[in-house]
Amino acid sequence: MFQHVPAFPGDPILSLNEDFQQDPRAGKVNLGIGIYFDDAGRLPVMAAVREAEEGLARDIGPRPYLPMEGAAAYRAAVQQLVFGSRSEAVRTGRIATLQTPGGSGALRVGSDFLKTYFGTSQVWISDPSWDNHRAIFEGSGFKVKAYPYYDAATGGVRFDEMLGAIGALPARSIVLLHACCHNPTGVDLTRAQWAELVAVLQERQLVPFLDMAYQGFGDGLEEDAFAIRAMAAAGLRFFVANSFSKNFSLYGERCGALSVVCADEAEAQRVLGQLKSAVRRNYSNPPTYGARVVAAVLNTPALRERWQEELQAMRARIHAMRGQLRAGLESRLPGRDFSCFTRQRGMFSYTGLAPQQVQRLRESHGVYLVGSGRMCVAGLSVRNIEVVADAMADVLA
Ligand code: KET
Repeated sequence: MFQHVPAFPGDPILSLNEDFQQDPRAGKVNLGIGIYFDDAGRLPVMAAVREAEEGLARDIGPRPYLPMEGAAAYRAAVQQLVFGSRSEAVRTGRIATLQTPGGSGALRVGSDFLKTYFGTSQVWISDPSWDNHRAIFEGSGFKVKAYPYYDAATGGVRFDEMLGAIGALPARSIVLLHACCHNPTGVDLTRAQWAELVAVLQERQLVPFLDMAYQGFGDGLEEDAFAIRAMAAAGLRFFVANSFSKNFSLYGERCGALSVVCADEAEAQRVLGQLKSAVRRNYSNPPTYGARVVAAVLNTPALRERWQEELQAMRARIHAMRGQLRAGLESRLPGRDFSCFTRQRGMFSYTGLAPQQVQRLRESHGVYLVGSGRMCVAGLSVRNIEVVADAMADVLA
């Protein structure tokens, strides 16, 4: 019956993470998957999250099905965090927001909706992008292509080429953009570049789809949402997938949301209705627990403040690790330039290591990076930074 089913070659990120778990070496270092570890190398439970959970544990109550669009308190908190507390679009009710299983669920529900109503459009992602972007949109039936983005020669963005390519797309093309902390490169657009891009997206009547999986890991919660705020202010209609996996350290609870910014409230209601229909056909309705935790933190001022402080500390720790890695490499390999590590933002750095070098890092040193040369700098810590610098210097020498 299943002889024609081929073996799954594995996922470049999740399968690597499984290989890491199997590796018996004591000194192994996981810089593959995009997960934030603390200085002790542990996956943190944030204090604000723990306190919210303790409150919920005392009063957890029954667990009925949530509505297809998810919990109202959670959805309202998402809108505030993503679009800002003074957002005109939020105030006038022209954003359709629904709770989804992680950022991945948001991307998939959005792509299913788009396939129904923009079925002949093509999807354009950055070159390179998170591998699953292509897989998710292809899974909905789209043809996925890539616009120029990363410039390996300069470690920056090929902005003119990017703008040229996007500016030549047919109207209603779908353009996937990383709102902040670009995965895998760590290289983001400047505010001036966003402004130029927003004008082109608007003029060409393109459909922007922003993925924000790392809000708060770049320059701050508000700063990282700059592109979203700029698009809303310019009057664009667009999609935002956001995730709390990383900034709440709640990976397995699958907390995310999809927001579609519409022209007015009536349009937003129609869009929300069709998104609900897409949810019903996929997984019916989202899970309760994680959304209760996130909503409790975001909607309780004291908890929210503590969460923001903890997130800021995580951001600062990543920053410090970037600086230490750069210094460690520059002292080991004098005359070589490693400034990319401190220029890049968020959890990831594109190291420029070739696949064979990545393989040597793993086999000879137990240091795991994604095959593309992507390093999760949030996996560096005072405990492993010297080991990693030694290992990298070895394969780079
Ligand atoms: N978008 C981006 C850009 C992203 O990096 C991830 C996860 C997601 C969405 C998914 O978020 P979630 O809320 O977990 O559904 N990225 C890391 C983990 C993974 O590949 O699943 C990673 O790149 O390592």
